[in-house]
Amino acid sequence: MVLGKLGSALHQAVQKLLRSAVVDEKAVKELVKDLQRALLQADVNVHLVMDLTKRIEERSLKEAVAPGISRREYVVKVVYEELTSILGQKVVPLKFTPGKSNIYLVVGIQGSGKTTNIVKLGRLLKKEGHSIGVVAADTFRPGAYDQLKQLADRAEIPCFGDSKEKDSIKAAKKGVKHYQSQKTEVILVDTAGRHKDEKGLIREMQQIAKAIKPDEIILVVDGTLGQQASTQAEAFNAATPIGSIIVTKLDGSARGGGALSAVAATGAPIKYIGTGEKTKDLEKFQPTKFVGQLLGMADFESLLQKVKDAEAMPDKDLAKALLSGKFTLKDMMGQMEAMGNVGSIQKILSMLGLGYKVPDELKEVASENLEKWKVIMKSMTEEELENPKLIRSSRTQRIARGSGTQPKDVKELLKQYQQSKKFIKTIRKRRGGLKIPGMPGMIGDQKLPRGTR
Ligand SMILES: Nc1nc2c(ncn2[C@@H]2O[C@H](COP(=O)(O)OP(=O)(O)OP(=O)(O)O)[C@@H](O)[C@H]2O)c(=O)[nH]1
Ligand SMILES: [Mg+2]
Repeated sequence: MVLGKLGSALHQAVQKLLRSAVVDEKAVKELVKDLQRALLQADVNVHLVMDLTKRIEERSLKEAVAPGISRREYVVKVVYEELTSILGQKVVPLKFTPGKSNIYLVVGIQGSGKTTNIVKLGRLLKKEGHSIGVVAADTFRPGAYDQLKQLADRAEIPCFGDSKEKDSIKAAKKGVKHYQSQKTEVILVDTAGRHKDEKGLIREMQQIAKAIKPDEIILVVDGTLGQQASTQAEAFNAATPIGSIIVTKLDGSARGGGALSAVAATGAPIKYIGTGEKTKDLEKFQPTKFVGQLLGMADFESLLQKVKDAEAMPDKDLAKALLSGKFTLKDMMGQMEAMGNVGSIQKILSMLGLGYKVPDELKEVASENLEKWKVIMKSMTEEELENPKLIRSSRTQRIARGSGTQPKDVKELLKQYQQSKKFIKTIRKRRGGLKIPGMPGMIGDQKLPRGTR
């Protein structure tokens, strides 16, 4: 299990909160303490831990919770979001241009896992349908070529190298040229790692890079280093921009959490993680998915979805307006502004448990005209906004003049309003009144995923 120890400590902390009788300041403080302990034990940088847990505490206690979800569910979401944020939000794919030979120079200090992970990556990319070739340019360590060749053979990936070549730059160039002539799509160049002599290593990396002009330099970092891993990431990145990082040996390492978070903090994109010695043990790194797995809750996804749905709820005033059957121009605009366009009526309906489809013409007209309509409505009086029926010919002229639009624009807005209103009315009739989740007295206790109460 990847980061098994950290995962189970985080899982336990969250479970404890979910089981507590009330989620008050004391319970959140307890959670924060448990999280701190778990993260520090995984060698996550102490400042990072303090910042992170402070944010979790503040957000958990201060932020308003949308109707329909409990504070405890909200706290779990906050923990999830904040943990994800220290691992970097975005998933950055490997730079790859179809139709040409993409050259990847793989670097890193001795024993970090370059050779093994080149073959792992080759295997992954081969599975994605690309042609692969690996190049042995580690002329420093005896037996390096044989190791790469053996692993590559087993994965049925072509390997180019010459065990007699002593010049790494020449070896790299020859290999790249060989695969380019064959139009191989992915060329992975294995280089030497040296202990302690980081400067010499970086110099060699720069020389090889100059000679073969890689599309991306991939740095392989040993995850067992914990937060020290970031020093390497920084040193290499300062010498030449690192396009991708592979953090290896996260299986069973107690300090893997520290390595991942520290490397992410340098801004370097972690694109893959090594999770074992076998050739299949390489995963694309996706922070959101990773944290979900780390927290290890079977129904985690459904809980997050529930919070998301609740937060996307239309605001209470609009819900009330719909409930009462009173739906003014102001309501319509407020709703459009809050949610972007009339397509959101669809969202409201599905949240009300009504599967009606909003007619397409309603959606399109609205999003196109939103800005214009806002201006038009500014030229209307309060009275008109509350009661659009008052707007007849002369008022239409006045509103159009005042807003610098045409009377037909005003008419179109009114038509849209009438359509929306009619639509809502039909539904109300069919259902005999609307129910709004989260509105007092309107709906029974909603079923929560197991283990979340
Ligand atoms: N447990 C575990 N071991 C790994 C992982 N990746 C690599 N290793 C092991 O780490 C050791 C070193 O891996 P190599 O691929 O030879 O490392 P290298 O960076 O090429 O080393 P040099 O060529 O000497 O610089 C090997 O025993 C690998 O099996 C991983 O994700 N998990
Ligand atoms: Mg090697």
